[in-house]
Amino acid sequence: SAATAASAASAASGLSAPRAANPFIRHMYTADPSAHVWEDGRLYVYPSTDVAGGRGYQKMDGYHVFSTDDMVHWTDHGEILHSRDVDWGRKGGGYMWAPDCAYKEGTYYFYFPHPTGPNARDSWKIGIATSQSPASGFKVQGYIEGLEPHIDPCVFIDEDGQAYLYYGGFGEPLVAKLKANMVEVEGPSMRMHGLEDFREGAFVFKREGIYYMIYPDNTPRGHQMRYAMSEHPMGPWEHKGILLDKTSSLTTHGSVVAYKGQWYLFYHNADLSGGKVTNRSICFDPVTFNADGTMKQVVQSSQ
Ligand code: FUB
Repeated sequence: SAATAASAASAASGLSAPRAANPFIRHMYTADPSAHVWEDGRLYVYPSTDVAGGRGYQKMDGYHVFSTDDMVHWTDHGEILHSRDVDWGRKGGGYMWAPDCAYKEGTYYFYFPHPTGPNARDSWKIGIATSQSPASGFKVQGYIEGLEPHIDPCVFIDEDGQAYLYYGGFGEPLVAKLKANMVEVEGPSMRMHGLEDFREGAFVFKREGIYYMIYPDNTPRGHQMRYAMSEHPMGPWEHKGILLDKTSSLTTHGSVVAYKGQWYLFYHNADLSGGKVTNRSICFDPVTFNADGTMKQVVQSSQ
């Protein structure tokens, strides 16, 4: 039963509280989970969708949102956005890659990478859809002007209200300050320094006044998740090591969030598809910090 699986997963991960077993979404393939706790007290996960049947990353489409209030029971809120809703997108759709969501003053901003042309590498944009609800009603607003053609947005809003857009793949870690309207940037993007072997998929969070970035590296046959720390939101970063060993998937990509007193890493593997690297599934496991703020390597409780 779900309850037995939940208590077995809790024991395996050293948590006393019940939690869902990994992968925790099993009725569809999902990847690149970005987790946030919003004002209604629920934890929401914004992943990308892998298309079943072993088709490639170029077919990825149709974002769903998932939420929980107990880490055991997860609600699928259904599809919030599809490439057919993106009038500036490439012909043929697909290519709806790793997204993120931010909340400011009553509006949810959903950021998603999507190309405008047939050559995805040269034409990536960071699209924006907005809604007054966290998991429905999103309307595409266009894309952020003035960025480099790159993937994998992450938006972090600091305690002073300044929002930062981290993005970049193909080995280039980029950051730009967002204007107060959350849909425009202030000036050109900067390349960040100190991130050893950066590949893609940056996610930034803050804990006790310190900024943390987690990111996938370039290890062949199974990227590892590394992390870095900084006293400043735009770096320079100090590389700290491996947060998550390679999984059963080639790629790795995730987020870190605190919920009800526990920190978690969300990530994906390919356990559910028996190792098909384009049929991935989202997972989570607890994260613990050392006294000096460094992070202990996460133990994968996936089967
Ligand atoms: O899921 C599609 C792409 O693969 C993402 O944008 C990357 O981070 C990698 O996970």
